[in-house]
Formats: sequence, C-alpha cells, structure tokens
Amino acid sequence: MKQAIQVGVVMGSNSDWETMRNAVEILQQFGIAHEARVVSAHRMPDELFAYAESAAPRGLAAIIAGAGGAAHLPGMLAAKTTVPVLGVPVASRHLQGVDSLYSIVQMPKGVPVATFAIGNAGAANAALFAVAMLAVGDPALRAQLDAFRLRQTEAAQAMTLPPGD
Ligand code: RP5
Repeated sequence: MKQAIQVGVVMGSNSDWETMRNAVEILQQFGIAHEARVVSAHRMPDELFAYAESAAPRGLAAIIAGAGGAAHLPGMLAAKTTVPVLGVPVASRHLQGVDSLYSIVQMPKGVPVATFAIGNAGAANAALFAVAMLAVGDPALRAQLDAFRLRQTEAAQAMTLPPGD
C-alpha cells in the first residue's frame, strides 16, 4: 500500500527546483513520504488556498515552501493552515535572496513561518528540521537522524589541512 504523504514540498516556480531539490533529496534519503509541486502564490492563488486547506485533512506533518523575490508563498500557506510551514528563501536575480528572506522571515505576530537560510543550505535544513519533527514520535527515524549527524562529525574530524592533503 502506498504510504500517505508526510511532507509537502512546494515552490513558486520550477526555476526554484535547483534550490528545493536539496530538500527533496534529504527527504528521499530518510525515506519520508513526500510530494513536490509548483504552487505559485501570485499566479495560482486558488491552488495555493486549496493546497493549504487540504494539508491538515491529508495528514501532512509539515509543508516546506520555497520562493524567491516578494516571497508570499510560505506566509500565505501559513495563513490558511496550522500545519507547520518551513520557509526557504530562494536566491533572486536582483537582490540575491535578501528580498526573499525578509519577505518570509518577517511574519507578523500570530501566524508563524519557520524560516531557514537562503538557498541550498536552507532547503536541506528545512528538510532536516521536518525529519526532526517527525522523529519525535518515531525512534527508528531518530536513530537515522543521529547516524546522519555522526557521519558529519566523523567527516569533520577526518579533515586535514590544507584541504586535499
Ligand atoms: C517566484 O518568483 C518564484 O518563487 C521564483 O523564485 C521567482 C521567479 O519565478 P520565475 O519567473 O522564474 O517563474 O514566484
């Protein structure tokens, strides 16, 4: 039987994919049932509302939302659902994503969006954060996350200087 989707990954454009694929790759790595879709806030507002409204009934535990520029997507999703929204600022052409970051992070009090770093690291970390949330009720997933952290530690401990020597 197909596993129910646990995490939704949405983005404002397919031009965001190169950033947001970093989130998808982490979810794949941890075996989290997920979906990835384009849901543009300003070009597909009705679909945005429908996606947000269906998130809780569908059982989504988190929505990872990436957008660039005047990035309304995470905030508007959060306005329409109490499913946690993890916002990823995508680097924009003119302001390198500072505009995206400010648009996402400065939510007025009462409707939170958890905001991550601009770009690839933010997308990967949003997915790792979703994994950590799911691991609260899943000891096997927590063991996977602990092992992931341990591999990072060991890789850093094995680093030599100058790099490559
Ligand atoms: C936003 O505008 C998207 O999230 C994307 O980052 C940016 C540019 O979109 P495209 O013009 O590449 O479709 O809606």
